[in-house]
Amino acid sequence: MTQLPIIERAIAHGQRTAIRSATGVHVYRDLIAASETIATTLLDGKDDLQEMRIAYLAPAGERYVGAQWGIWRAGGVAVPLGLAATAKELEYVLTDSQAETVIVASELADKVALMCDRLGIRIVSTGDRPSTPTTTLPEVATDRRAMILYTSGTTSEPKGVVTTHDCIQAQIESLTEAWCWRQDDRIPLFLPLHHIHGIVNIMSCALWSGAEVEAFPRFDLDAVGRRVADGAYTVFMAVPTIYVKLIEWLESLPLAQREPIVEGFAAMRLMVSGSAALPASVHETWTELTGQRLLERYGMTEIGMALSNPYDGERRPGAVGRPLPGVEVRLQADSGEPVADEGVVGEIQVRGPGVFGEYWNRAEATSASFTDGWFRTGDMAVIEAGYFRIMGRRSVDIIKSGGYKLSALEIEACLLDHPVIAQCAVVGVPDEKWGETVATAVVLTSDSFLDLESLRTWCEGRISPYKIPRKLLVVDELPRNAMGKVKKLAVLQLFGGIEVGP
Ligand code: MLC
Ligand code: AMP
Repeated sequence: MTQLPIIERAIAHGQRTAIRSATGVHVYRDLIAASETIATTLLDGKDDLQEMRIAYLAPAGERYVGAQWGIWRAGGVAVPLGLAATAKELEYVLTDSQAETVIVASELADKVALMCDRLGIRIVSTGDRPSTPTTTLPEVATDRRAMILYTSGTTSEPKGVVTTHDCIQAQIESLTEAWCWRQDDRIPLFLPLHHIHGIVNIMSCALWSGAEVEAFPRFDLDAVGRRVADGAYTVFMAVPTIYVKLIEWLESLPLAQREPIVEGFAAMRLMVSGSAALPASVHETWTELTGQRLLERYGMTEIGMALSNPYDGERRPGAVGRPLPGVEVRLQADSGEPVADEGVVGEIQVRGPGVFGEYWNRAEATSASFTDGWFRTGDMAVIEAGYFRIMGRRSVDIIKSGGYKLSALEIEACLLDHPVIAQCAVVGVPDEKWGETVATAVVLTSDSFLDLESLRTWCEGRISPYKIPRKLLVVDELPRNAMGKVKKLAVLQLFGGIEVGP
């Protein structure tokens, strides 16, 4: 029978090591067996899940892959859940995606058990054995829906980005070709697995190539640094904040401790940065420290990766290079005309087989995000000497912090539930380490008091830790325009974030 290409390839990789994690070393054959068990359990006698949404909550490692591939092999749509998500955020994803089942690693079951019970959602443990004997798994056509990733944006509620198997394969093939992925590659994985960077660029590209992934529960300088010094990796991918953290850390280490780690980095064949702007100074410092030229690339959940500095050739600090294989990129001016000249700013628009098909159950938002078949990213760029350079975003309500995309509107909606907050405005203040930090200006109800610490404590459990404001300003009134709309740029200025003209 015909298998999905990623499964077909994994079967061929057989006894090669696929994943190292806290639970041991797992070969490709183990992943095939685990996914078959999950698929059979999910099917429970049915022929095909017919694109039912199946959410899953598992740490990075073989149980995560077993769940994802098991869902795919049973004909379902995989909806990964964030490990740091609050109960409210998890419930939103489960209800918005209309998940039929949640697959959960046993140690995480408490996070979802009561909720699933209340919502009538079936729970399957990654360790469950099927009650029915192994059935023939369905043949799943590659143009069927495969995954929904939730992304924050210009609306207060996150939207589900739907990709098909073909779409994910196009994203993988573009990157494996451009960055020359090989069977003998080894890569660490410490980024969250509910976002495209960790899922596609790292995990899926590695497993597609027959390479080895070492999964960490989180980014831990000591643990990752030790393995780098062992020469454990050939490829490394991270967000800019991680490179800033690594530089601070390496510079703080005594020479004898620093040297083997630097040598480990220097020996890698490829180090990539993405998900947020890599400051040119960080790029240069990394080269001075390790001799490596970081490869910066640009992408987005809806399109996969679109632009990349070259594998062979000039990797220019502050630039994101040229379109990746199979990806068409154009810049569109505000007038609606394509930008023809270098140095003129326009919106990045993308077309190609890696671009998503739809936002889940949001036909209007889907059609609004395309123009003549091109996806409108909302990111602004120029072309300079042949390379794209990102100039900023169209919307001030999108914040990128530590590589996470956050919606100011979503955070504001949460803060407005606070008993003493009458009005609020959330902005992203430029920050050397985090790219942007979440900041809020608030107007309080009369005779009340609020400080940052108590606000942060109140936010815990309501929004994920990385969304919680790190700066607070109590003001008498928010700057508004004649229509009464909050002027976000003026709010940013209150935090000393930017210079705003007269
Ligand atoms: C945490 N801290 C922050 C912060 N997050 N401070 C300011 N701004 C933030 N955003 C603080 C904490 O409160 C804590 O302080 C200290 O920093 C360490 O926190 P931590 O949570 O332990 O940090 P760490 O685990 O090191 O996390 C940093 C990180 C993480 C960079 C590893 O943010 C991360 O995984 N980011 C990647 C997200 C991602 O994958 N994005 C890709 C999306 S896809 P204290 O005082 O308590 O010590 C995409 C498309 C594409 O973008 O192109 O790829
Ligand atoms: P996400 O929606 O989480 O997939 O984040 C995608 C967004 O990250 C893009 O729209 C950009 O704003 C930003 N981004 C990704 N890579 C880069 C980069 N190299 N430089 C600047 N911004 C980037």
